[in-house]
Amino acid sequence: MIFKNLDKVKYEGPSSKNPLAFKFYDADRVILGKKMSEHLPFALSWWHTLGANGVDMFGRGTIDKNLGEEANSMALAKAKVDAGFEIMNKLGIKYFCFHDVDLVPEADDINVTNQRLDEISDYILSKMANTDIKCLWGTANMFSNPRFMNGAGSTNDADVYCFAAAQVKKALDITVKLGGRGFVFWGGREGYETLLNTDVKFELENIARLLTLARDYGRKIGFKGDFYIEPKPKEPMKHQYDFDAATAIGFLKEHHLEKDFKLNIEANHATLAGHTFAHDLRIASINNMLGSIDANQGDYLLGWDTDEFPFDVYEATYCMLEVLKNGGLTGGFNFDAKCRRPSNTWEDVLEAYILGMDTFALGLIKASQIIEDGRLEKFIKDKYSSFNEGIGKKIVNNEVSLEDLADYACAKKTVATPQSGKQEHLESIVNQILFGR
Ligand code: XLS
Ligand code: CA
Ligand code: CA
Repeated sequence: MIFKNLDKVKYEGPSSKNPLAFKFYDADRVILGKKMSEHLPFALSWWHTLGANGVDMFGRGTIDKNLGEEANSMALAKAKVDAGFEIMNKLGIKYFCFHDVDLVPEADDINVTNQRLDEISDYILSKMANTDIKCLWGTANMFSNPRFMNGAGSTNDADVYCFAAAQVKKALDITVKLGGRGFVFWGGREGYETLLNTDVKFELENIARLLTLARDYGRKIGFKGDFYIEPKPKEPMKHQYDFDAATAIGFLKEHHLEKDFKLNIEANHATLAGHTFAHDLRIASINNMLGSIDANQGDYLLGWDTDEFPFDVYEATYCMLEVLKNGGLTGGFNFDAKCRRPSNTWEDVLEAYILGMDTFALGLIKASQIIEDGRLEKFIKDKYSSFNEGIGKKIVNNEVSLEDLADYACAKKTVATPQSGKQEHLESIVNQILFGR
């Protein structure tokens, strides 16, 4: 056990000074007719929480996460399960997410890795039996092993493509065995550095083939959940094919995968694509493809994927506005986030989760207040009201030709500028709601 003296992290309210208590996340509090815990199905990320040890490009790890076991052993794999369940139980987190190779050390022979995955998933199932903890999603890591240096679905090497397929098959088997809600494809190496050595059209078609084969296999073995693409514009590749929500949606529609696939939107990936987090959520949502969320944040001064625990309440509020408008998520909120390198104790990990959960609880509370207040929504509705009658109504009913519209304009001779966009007025309302009560 890691936290021997801690039973559960409890809600103590905004004035509590206890670092190991929630200030805003109150699981049973009802917001807009639903409990906070139902609005916010949080998930623990296996890789960052139980794996990441603070290593970066310039230095070794700063926290020992070997839990007293030998590195790369099955004993450590099991100890990680115990630690993961302890952390989830203590925080009241009901879901977890994993890559295949987060769960067990990868062997040279894929058959040995698969046996290890069978063993560890049996162990996880036995732990799940005494709890209400479930699997949010699984995925295959098709970016760490050197065989994927030229991509997985986009590789030039047919044998490597088969290894990618084998990993996806096994990761799907394990996800279904653990009752996962979803299955993620993050195309870390599905991209390229230079057109001088790349056939983009061929690579895109081969990726679509792999996704289609995965969809067909998943449905065959009884997977009822959503497949997700997780967009990201760059890193590790210079150009990644799933650049952002709009690009991924276009790709899925082109390959007739939009009924089985939704998107897993990560905050830090949206900002790397030059968008706000809320923008990518909105694009996914209006296409009925907002499935799940990687709830982290980046750093606007750094140009890479810093995967920080969410702290920014404005961002969380705008995110929750999108989620509430979407009617919730079929997936959940995965903390694809890690502590900063100098935060190198298990206690830091626990406090980081408390921060993330409290930040999203605040986001939910504030988003619900913005909705109840109604001024922002009314403003947007009124803004487009010229399309509710007259020529505007005919336009949206598709009753006019381009000539009709030109005749209308010419008859009017001139037109005034539209009504004010009132951005500052609206931002002031947001601040009033965030800080005025
Ligand atoms: C990396 C991604 C990755 C996915 C799952 O940038 O965020 O962790 O979420 O493969
Ligand atoms: Ca990330
Ligand atoms: Ca992610």
